[in-house]
Amino acid sequence: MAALFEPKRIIVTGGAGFIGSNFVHWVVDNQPDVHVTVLDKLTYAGKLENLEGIPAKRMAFVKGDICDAELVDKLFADADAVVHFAAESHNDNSIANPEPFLRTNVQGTFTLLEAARKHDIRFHHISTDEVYGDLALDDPARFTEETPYHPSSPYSSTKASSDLLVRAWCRTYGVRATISNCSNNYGPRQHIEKFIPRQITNIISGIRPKLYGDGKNVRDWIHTEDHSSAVWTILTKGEIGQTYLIGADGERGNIDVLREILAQMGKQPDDFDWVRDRPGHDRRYAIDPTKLRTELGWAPKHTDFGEGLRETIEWYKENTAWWEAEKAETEAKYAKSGQ
Ligand code: NAD
Ligand code: TDX
Repeated sequence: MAALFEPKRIIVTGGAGFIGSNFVHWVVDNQPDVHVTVLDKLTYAGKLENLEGIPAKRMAFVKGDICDAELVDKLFADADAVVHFAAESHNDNSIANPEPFLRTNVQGTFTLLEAARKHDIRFHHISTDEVYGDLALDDPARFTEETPYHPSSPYSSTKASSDLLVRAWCRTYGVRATISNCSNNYGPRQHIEKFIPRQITNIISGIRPKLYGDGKNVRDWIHTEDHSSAVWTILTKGEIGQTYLIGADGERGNIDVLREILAQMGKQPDDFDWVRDRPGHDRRYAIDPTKLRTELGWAPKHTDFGEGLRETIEWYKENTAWWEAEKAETEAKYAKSGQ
């Protein structure tokens, strides 16, 4: 394990989105000496209200684009580290319109790396297991840090590109960088375009849930709070130049997740619609988190998926004002592609 890195002023890009905002709350709650500056463009996926309740002395919010080199330069001059979550994050959107993914995920990461190089600040890059492509349902293997990159979608190929830029800036220019590739997150404040919140909010709204293809695709679920603690562990204890996979042994078939949601919400197992499959749909993701667990001593807390799902369902029931205004538009977009 590397010497402990103890940042006092961190920048969190994409801190008004789902995972970024959960990370900011986690840092504020668990690291009393750390000040956070959130840089977020507030796209359709970002909401300032995701950061409500955080004392002004603990956090500053800057509305801006990670592609804005002048703004990024100014912010990086006054920070010890950046944790880079900002991205276009939804596969289905990347299939309909890939251009913003190239811009934010590739050009944006490049812009941040150049500023990190200039100001010599620590860089932690948030990425996804999707860079590794997919596994067959009957394959006993899981992804490791050595698995070759093989992305399938416009989204995952731009995330893979950004990972490669980080590696190059680390090796060539000595940027003090680490990368984490995490599996599918769930929890509060996830946009309702994503699988779990889409089905929960469909049921609350009286719309039938929608399952792609044959429903057998497998995702490896982790609670977003466990992602936050893992990222903090890597930022403070991780070795420069290393990649760490984050996962919590949460493999589940989509149809099984949907049936668990239906059961918890008082519906019958077949109260859903089969819809058109996603083009290029990855079959299975699975993370082997051995390196993070053994080298850095991290462990997840939310090991009961049913319980985590129950809390997540409650959150969407109690916070209808957070998502209701976007529901019709999100479903209209899906209806256009037959999903
Ligand atoms: P999200 O879509 O909920 O949030 C993205 C945030 O980034 C939003 O607040 C948005 O306003 C902001 N943003 C987008 N473009 C920007 C730009 N050009 N400049 C500044 N801010 C911008 O995404 P998420 O699900 O919270 O994902 C966060 C990160 O985690 C992404 O890098 C994603 O690839 C990665 N990741 C996500 C998952 C998952 O299950 N959701 C799993 C592994 C990794
Ligand atoms: O309505 C749906 N029905 C359905 O069957 C939706 C929205 C999805 N699905 C399927 C597709 C996937 O197999 O559910 C699975 C999960 O879908 P998404 O929530 O769109 O997530 P995924 O494509 O797996 O990607 C997510 O995890 C990795 C995040 O969105 C990415 O940002 C992250 O990198």
